[in-house]
Amino acid sequence: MARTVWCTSDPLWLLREEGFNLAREHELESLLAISNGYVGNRASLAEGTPLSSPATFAAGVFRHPQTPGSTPQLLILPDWTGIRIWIEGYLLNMNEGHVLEHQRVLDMLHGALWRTWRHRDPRGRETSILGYRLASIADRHLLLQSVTLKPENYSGTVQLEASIELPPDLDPSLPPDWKTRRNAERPNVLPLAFRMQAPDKHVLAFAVAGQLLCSRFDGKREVIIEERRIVERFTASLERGAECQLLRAVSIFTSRDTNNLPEHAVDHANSVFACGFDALARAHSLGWRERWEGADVQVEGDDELQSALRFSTYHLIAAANPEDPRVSIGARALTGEAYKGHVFWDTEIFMLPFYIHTYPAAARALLSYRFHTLDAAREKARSAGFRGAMYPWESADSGQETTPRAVISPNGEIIPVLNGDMEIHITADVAFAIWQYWNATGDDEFLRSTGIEIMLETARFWASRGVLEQDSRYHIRHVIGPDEYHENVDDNAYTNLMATWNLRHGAAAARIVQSRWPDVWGELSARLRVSDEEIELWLKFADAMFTGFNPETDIFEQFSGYFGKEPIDLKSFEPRSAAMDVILGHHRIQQTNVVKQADVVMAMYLLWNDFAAEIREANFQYYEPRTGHGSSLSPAIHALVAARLGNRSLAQQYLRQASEIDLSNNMGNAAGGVHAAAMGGLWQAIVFGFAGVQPEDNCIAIMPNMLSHWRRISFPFRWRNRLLRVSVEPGSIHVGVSGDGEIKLRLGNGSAFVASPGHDYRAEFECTGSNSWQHGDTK
Ligand code: IFM
Repeated sequence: MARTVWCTSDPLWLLREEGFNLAREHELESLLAISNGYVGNRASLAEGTPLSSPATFAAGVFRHPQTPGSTPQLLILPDWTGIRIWIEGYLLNMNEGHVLEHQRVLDMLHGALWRTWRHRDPRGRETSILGYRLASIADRHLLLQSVTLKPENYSGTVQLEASIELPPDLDPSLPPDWKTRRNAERPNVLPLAFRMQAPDKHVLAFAVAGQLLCSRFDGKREVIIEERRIVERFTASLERGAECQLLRAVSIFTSRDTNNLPEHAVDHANSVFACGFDALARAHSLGWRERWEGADVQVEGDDELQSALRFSTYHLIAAANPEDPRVSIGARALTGEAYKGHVFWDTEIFMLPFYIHTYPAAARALLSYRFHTLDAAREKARSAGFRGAMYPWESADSGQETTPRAVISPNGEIIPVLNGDMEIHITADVAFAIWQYWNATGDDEFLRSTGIEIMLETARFWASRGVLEQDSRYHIRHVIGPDEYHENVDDNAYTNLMATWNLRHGAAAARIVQSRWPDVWGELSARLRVSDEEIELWLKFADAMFTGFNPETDIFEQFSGYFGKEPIDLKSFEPRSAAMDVILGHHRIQQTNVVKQADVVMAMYLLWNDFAAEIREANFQYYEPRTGHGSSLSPAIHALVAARLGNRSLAQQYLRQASEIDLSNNMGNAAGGVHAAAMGGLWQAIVFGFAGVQPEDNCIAIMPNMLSHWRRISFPFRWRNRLLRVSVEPGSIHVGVSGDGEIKLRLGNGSAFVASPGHDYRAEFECTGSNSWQHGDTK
């Protein structure tokens, strides 16, 4: 029997896991997960292992436990992936007999997970199995699975049991309503459907169409309905060397999609199966190839980095759904339970640039989530005694604050979590992302209908959150910056700089809408009661903002009192296998100057052109040795800034660290899902750091900082309806432009020029090694 779909053989598109090590199972379940932004599935083995924790999640489907102190968490949906194989009554499993060959391969080019397994059972029968799984990007409600089985050295009776099983935490007192409905046109296909009431009024419907293909199928098919499982059992007599194949199409819908469950799911399963498994798999593969066409970053001369970049890009593509404007991406996307699926600044600041410049429709959908949750942000501001909108530090489906009130640390301490009240920089981060999207896409409709309201309400929040004090400076007290090791601090530099940005850009957005779309402004300013005087006040507070900048040293004090903290020599703790807060403890670390993650350095990066080169350099040099990288978000930003500053050895070191976060599990917690923000950070480090792309107001500047062993970096980059094909080699930059109309480019140390679609531009550049980013300074 022919293999229906093919896996690429190019190793740079494959993540391959050879053999079997039970201890790594949870981590691999995350790394090899499949997803299409609507539904995500961890890569548990189909027959299960003692440590498997199969999980399928649907974006936006959260349960809200009622136990005190608990917060919403992504609901684990029924497991649709279980397939058990019985050879003459013996259940094939990895624990008994002899594993002759075992390999799992994530085909990142086609977004599919393969498994090859050759097994000799205790009676000496050898069976080879090929498994295949995907979450369709062409039809997001569709999951496909197949298993091809071949008896290598025997003939006999084989049973395949394919199940859908309720996860342990779904309440059995709400039994699912199982149904089967024969498909008259395809008697070999039996759609099974069930509908179930899940917690929080969610209703889920699954429909499965299964089909067994083999040369001598003796027609035995049973459906077994148990309390927590529905099983389809196929029995076949197989000749030695003859293959049989089980194909399954699974449709999934939730009450977030439609009321008409499960009919919708059954009709969907029936109609997709009528297309044929191969055609469905091909449509999915094609969808992935198209996405890669617009997103693949190639680094010639560094295969390890190339693989890591593909791995990150794979998970970023898999995480987004441009069709749903009411969901965003959680810190671990749909690949694991860590952080319960909650959304942080990770999306806007770390992942969003990837979507803005490779798939703007996905970026727009993600930002729309913040619009749909704007009322909750207004309510959070109001109940805390402020005006405007205060976005939650962590959020789930409704946009309310979902940060837990306490956690247990790795060394057993119960630690109150203040971030929900104090890590307020997220409000400016959301506004910053809105502006980046608008500036990069020119999507005026988005600005008018969605973005402007967020820009105004966030600026308004900052104008009420701080206080113009007796020193005539505007202070923002009692906050937590990105450096979460220091809680309840005053005037965190990142927070205050981003708040300044938000106040100024809230005003700028207001002026743009006022002058370009007076009708829109008329309605909006009346509804929100925004006056010219209020906007003037925003600018006044921005001008008066206290930032902790010392003009003598060029250094920003990370927060008031930071310079007086106990100095810690981080080098003396190397090599270390735990984060510094675990080593020193939660209370002690607050007394020290150890910074958790890029904080002032983060501000230098995001607001690059607001600082003179010597300020960027001084702050990086000061904070880099004091930063413990206790967050996966930190290394990529350090790689990016080090690259722009021309510090190649540090840039390389941090790039490696960033690229290994999940692949080497160097934070030790990949079991909880992949680190989606670090993945977005890695993309930014290459594109904005090493390739040196910098989107400015009306121009794309490119000033590369290549590592010496790289021959070329190339990637597609979307900018205002144009597609730039950027290619950087040592000493030269090449940009091909296509799309609508002219744009401005500035390549290397040259001046800005107008570039026309259909043309290619080339420039030589001389990289001086240090401070190569000299242009664009405004101070
Ligand atoms: O958003 C991050 C934060 O910056 C550091 N702790 C983990 C969060 C989720 O990734």
